[in-house]
Amino acid sequence: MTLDKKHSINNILEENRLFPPSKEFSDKSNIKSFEELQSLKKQSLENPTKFWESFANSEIDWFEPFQTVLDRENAPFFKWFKEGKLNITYNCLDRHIKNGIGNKTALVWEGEPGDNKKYTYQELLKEVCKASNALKSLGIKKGDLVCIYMPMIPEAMVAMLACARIGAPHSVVFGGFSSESLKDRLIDGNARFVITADGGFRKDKVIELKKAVDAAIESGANKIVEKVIVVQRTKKDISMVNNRDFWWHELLKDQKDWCEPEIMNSEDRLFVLYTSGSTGKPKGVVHTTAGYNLWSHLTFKWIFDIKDDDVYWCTADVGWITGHSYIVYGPLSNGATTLMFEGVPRASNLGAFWEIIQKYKVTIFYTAPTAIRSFMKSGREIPDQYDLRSLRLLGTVGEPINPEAWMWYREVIGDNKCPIVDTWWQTETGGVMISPLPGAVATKPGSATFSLPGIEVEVVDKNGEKVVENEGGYLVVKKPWPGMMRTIHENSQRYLESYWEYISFKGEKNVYFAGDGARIDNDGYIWIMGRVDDVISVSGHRLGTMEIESALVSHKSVAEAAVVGRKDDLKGEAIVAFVSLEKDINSFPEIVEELKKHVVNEIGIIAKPEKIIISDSLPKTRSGKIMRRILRSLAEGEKISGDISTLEDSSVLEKLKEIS
Ligand code: 6R9
Repeated sequence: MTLDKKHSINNILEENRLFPPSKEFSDKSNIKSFEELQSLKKQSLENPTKFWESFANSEIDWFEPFQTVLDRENAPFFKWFKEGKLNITYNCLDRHIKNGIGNKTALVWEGEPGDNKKYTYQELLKEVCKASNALKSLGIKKGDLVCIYMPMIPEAMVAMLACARIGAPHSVVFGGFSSESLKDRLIDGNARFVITADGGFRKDKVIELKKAVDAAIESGANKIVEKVIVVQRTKKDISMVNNRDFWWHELLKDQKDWCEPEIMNSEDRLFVLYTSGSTGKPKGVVHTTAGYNLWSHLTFKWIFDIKDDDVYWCTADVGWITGHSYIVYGPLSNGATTLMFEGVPRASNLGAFWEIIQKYKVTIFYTAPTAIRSFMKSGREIPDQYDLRSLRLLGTVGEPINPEAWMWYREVIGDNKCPIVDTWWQTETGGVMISPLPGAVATKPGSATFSLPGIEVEVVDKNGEKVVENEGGYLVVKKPWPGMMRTIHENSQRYLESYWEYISFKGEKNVYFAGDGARIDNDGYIWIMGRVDDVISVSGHRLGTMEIESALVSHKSVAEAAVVGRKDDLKGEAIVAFVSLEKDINSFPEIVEELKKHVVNEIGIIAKPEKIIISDSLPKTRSGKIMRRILRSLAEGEKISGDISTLEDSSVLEKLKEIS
């Protein structure tokens, strides 16, 4: 891992435009000024224990209070709010009913074909209780990991909350992953129960989820999975296995609409969520109850400056951390109205998002830079046809946003009046870490601005020394925070190595390395420069190059594969694979399509390589390591620079130059 040219400071343009929030916006905000924000930050740094203790007490309802704010004994396996007892669904549902907002809309849902539903807090609680009882009736109990593989329908949210209510940690697998990826996650998590649907609608097609579950079970998860619950969504024919598969609606039909929330310890597991790292195997990131509840709650409240009458919409999928924290737990814990949409903009309806904003008078809209870039491409004529005046705040997440897309978002969608919150965070951090607070911070297009109160970040070099202003380096977090991951499922060694031991700090221990490069400018603004490890971001989805390489070499014709990212105007990065074939296989054109299909089958559509370059051999060092730096330059169409003297056979390079 190096901070190579791709991430070097020279590539980042100087951006000096400054957009302070309007006085009107600030006056109505929870945190009204930069000074107020600074004072909160100061408190958090001077006395972190007091800071976290007071928010944990004021924002979370406890069944039993905690005694210890932070237990560092086994650091970096930190424990937060140790003795406390709570249930996150009590904080997301019951307490709002007690506080008199049971009739407020909790969830607004719109299906891709245009069907829709609304749930009040009262209705959502009833549905969650029924589902909780249904899960119990199948023998699911506290501590059992339940896999959720669902389209974006209300039952996905209900299923997550039902698991949390009975203390069964969930492991949501994004519905776009293939049966192979699902199988790996079922096996790694030892998930005996799966909640899925007959299918879902996406881009006018039916995604056959139950079929993928069947295939995952048949191809290896049969020893693990005992029961499958199936929501009826598409009503297409599927096969149901006796005593293994159960219809959701039949199971729920006669269940009582009250289920006592399980009393959970602060550090009981709430969920496992898989994400890509720089090795071939996805990591099961573990989050626990209290710390995650507090951090998703607090960040949502601060960043989206939530008000009683807001209609908030995050366009992520619940299969990703953004969906967990900012469609489900953060908004519900705050008693907000959260909108969920099954579809995505598609050729037959390019204005789908704007139609929803207009229809439901959405006030806060949170989406990904890749989506914004695709809207830009199809032109402002499309959003201009809709009434977007309800919007008051915009957000982005998932990848760096280029200033051009930021400006377009501000002008065309935000009518030059909505502040934009560019939020940096990760599956591992549980909630946002770096973001402007909309009423307090003047934004610069493309900068995530400053770390939140309680979060201390720094940009350092490989030895852990702080770099000077404007110099690129590694982004680290210097103090633990409640929403942090606790470990990697069944792999605590990998937890230590990936996040805590990568950079050798002098004297200081327990500094979290995020895997991103960043720089801090003269005004203290943070600019995220992208991943510095072998993780690429395609349309904001994290993919390990090794994962794609393993998928490629699992094909019988492939001898060797190396995958790199290439800059892409729309997707951020696109996947380019260099492949050498087994000796007896001739390079025929069909193989390229076959290999692309193979990767889709092995991982999912998000991992489909844009380009596959077949070559007799790959450039290697004398010690046999593939020189990815060279492949990256080839993929970008750049001149090969830097030292190539370690290359074992320079003729490989000449040949590759001809065909790339
Ligand atoms: C929330 C989420 C995490 C990685 C992260 C970074 C990139 C996320 C960003 C951003 C620049 C932002 N990332 N937000 N880069 N600016 N505002 O996306 O989690 O899927 O785990 O990805 O995404 O590289 O390390 P996750």
